[in-house]
This record gives sequence, C-alpha cells and structure tokens, in this order.
Amino acid sequence: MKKLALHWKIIIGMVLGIIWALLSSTMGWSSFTINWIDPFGTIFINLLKLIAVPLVLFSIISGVANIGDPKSLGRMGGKTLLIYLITTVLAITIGLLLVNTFKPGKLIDEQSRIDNRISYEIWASNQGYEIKDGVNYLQDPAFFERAREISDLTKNELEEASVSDKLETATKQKETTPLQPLVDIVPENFFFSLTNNSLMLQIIFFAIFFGVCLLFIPTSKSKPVLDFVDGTMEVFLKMVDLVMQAAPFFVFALLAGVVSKMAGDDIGKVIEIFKGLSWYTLTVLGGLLLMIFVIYPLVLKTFVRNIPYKGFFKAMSPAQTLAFSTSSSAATLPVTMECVENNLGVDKKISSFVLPIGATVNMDGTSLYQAIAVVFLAQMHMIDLTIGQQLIVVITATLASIGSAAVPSAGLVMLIIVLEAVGLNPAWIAIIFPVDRILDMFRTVVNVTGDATVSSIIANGEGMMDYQEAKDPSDTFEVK
Ligand code: DAS
Repeated sequence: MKKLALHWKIIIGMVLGIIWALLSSTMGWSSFTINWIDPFGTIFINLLKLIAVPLVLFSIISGVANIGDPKSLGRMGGKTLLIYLITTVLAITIGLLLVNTFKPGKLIDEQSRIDNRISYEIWASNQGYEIKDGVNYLQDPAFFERAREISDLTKNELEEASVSDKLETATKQKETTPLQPLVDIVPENFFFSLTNNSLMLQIIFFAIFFGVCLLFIPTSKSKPVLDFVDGTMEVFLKMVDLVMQAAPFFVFALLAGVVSKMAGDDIGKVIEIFKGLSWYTLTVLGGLLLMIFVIYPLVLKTFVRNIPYKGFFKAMSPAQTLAFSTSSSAATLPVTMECVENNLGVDKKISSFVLPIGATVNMDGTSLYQAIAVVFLAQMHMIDLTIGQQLIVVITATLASIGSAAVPSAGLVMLIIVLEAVGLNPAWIAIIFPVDRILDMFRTVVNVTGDATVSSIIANGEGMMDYQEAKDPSDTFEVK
C-alpha cells in the first residue's frame, strides 16, 4: 500500500485520540487516560519546547548571516526587512481585530469556560504566575465549589487552607501521575527554563546581534562559525522531523489527554470544545483568505500598479499550490523564486536576495494565526487579555514568526513562546492541534504570497521588474 503521507497519519492519530477521549468519558476511563496516556502528550509538548529555543537561535543566526556581504545588508536589506516587518505587523493587527470582534473563544458555554478558568488558575498558581487580568475566580465561593469538584479535593481541605496552598494542594494532586518520572526525563529546555517569559525576546535579540556581527568579521574567521551554525540548524530541523514522525502517536496521547481533562466524564463538554474549535478555524481561515485575496492585491495595486489582480494569482499559483500541499515555505522556495522571476518579471538580483530571507523571517500567515490562537485560547479560559498583553502578543508573534523555521508545524511550535509571553499555559496548543495541520497549509500559502508581494514591491522600487502578462497557461511555470 502506498506509504501514507505523514499529515494523514497525524490526522488519523488525532481522530483516534478524540474517539478514545469520547469513549473514556462515557466509560468512566478518564482518570486512566489522564494517568497513563496523557503523560505522553506532555512529553511531546516538552520535546517541542526543547527544540523551539535552539531552533530559533540557529535559524535566525543562519538567516541573518547568510545574507552575505554587509553591503547588501545596507539600503536594500534595510528596506526589505522594514517592509517584511510592516506586512507582519499588519497581519497580526488583522488577526487581533478578527479575534476580538468575533470572540470565537466566548462562543462555548459558560460552565466550560468557568471550568477552564479554574484549571488555568490552578496551573498559574503552580507556576507562580500572578493572574494578569486582576480577577481571581478562586476567591469567589461559586467558583470554589467547581474548584473542589475539578481538583477532587474534599471541601474541608479546601476550606481550611488559605487560597495559595489550597491551589498548591489542588495542583499537586492534579500534576503527579504514575508516569511523572518518565515525563521528567524529557527536559523542557537544556539552556534556559522557558518559564522566564521574556526568554524568547532575549534569544532573538542575541541571535540577530550575533548574526549581524558575523557579517562584519573576516570571512576566514566567520566561515567555520557559519558552517557550525548551519550544521547545527540542520540537526535541530532533523529533530523537528523525527519528533513529527512520531507525532501520530504523540498526537493521539495529546488529544486523548486534553479532551479527557477538559471534558472529564461529561461528554457534553467535548461537543463544546469542538464548537469553539470550529469558530476558531473559521476566524483564522477568514484572516488568511483576507490576506491572500484582499490585502496583498491591495498592497500590490498601491505600490506595483501594472500587475492585474488575476495576473498575480496566475503567476503565483504553482508556488501557492506547492506551499498548500507541502506546508513548507522552505520546500516551496525554489518554485517561489521561479514564479517571481519568470512570471512576475522580478530581476534575479532582487529575488535571490529577498525570497530566501522572506522564507526564513517573513511569515505573515503564521503571525496572523498566532495572534488569533493566543486570544482565542485566553477567551476559552475566561481570560480577557489587557491591551498591554495584546501588544506583547504583537511583539512576540512578530518575533516568533521571525524565529519560526520554514517547515511544517513550525508556527505551532513557536506558539508555545507567545503563550508563555502572556503567562498562558503552553500545553493549550493541544486544544488547537486538531485543526493545526489544515491551517498550516493555508498559512504557508500566505507566507509565500507575502514574500512574493514584498519582492515585487522592492524590485519595482529599484526599477528591476518587467512584468509581462503570461500569454497562455503554458507560459506559467509548471510544477514538475
Ligand atoms: N509551515 C510553516 C511554513 O513553512 C508555517 C507555519 O508553520 O506556521 O511557512
């Protein structure tokens, strides 16, 4: 039988995980699932966190240092990075506008959101985070009742202790499962503890600083360093690849665990989760399609007048199709370059500089998705992120999308960083995992379309673009 593509195996793993969770919530196996299956989901999250930090470090150093000679970093490089930054922040702003307008996370029933909020407060107190939005539901007797049910503590235990060690007890009871020693083998990180929220910002600053300085030392000195960086990055990309190979099993455990934990023995809650997920998916898809069919054409119309609406899509469709099916900007890069050079008429001197950087640091689709995902997950847990926190989302989503490698599911891995930055639980990526694969296809198309749009603007600005409408379809580069 033809080898099943990985993303279908992941989808099968997810479906089986959900079926198991439904089964265990009707058969009362939830505690077995939480104690014996869920820990493998935690191991998966820890593995992704373990890879995320060094992957950001080496992928940014490599992306910046491979710009080549510092001169090219000058005017055109500065212009390129500036326009990439503008389109990324624009994408995030659109994402935040959509998720704060449609509030997909608030469309699930009140009781589920209250339960989610209580489990968040128990988790947050265990991490030593103070609750950012100033409301502490566990002080409210009504919530208290729920906390007792959720943390299956006896009433007098909760009554006696003060709130903080109440939460302590609650969490201790919740967190340790028989497989905890196994979970503890997989470190969250070998460099730093990710609980330091601003960690990622510091890493990205360091990586850019290191990469730029690498450009300014003599090649004889920088070459071995760059070889080491590129080689190490390959190692971490291989780690992502291996972990994703095992993803079908991990995803099964993750979904079974998360759905069981959120649903408990109440099957109705599972329906609520999927109601929330479908609204979330529609919000992200709406944003991504808006970028492809409205925003980029508008930007092109403003800055590159001579490309007709249909002409742009005819020119870019081979690259967009490949981006959709591979979910990888890196794999699509060669075709993106062909389409931009042959069909949009962008001079090779521009495309060979602007597109490789774009594939690494410009991920408008990913940043839009990360902004929506964080606010959606907060809404689902009855957390209203303050404007200040949403600005932190803008900054970290920008940096996380710069740090995301151009490989499948990279945006999901970096979402952990954005969640951490606003004091939310990174394990929540499991809640949106079921739809992540499909969304990854669309956001990669946005990433690639964004790179093509910016390279057209740069080329047009430099007078190095000669667009000719493709006479007939055969002129368009066919994906071999
Ligand atoms: N799949 C990534 C890319 O190649 C995007 C993402 O994971 O968000 O662009």
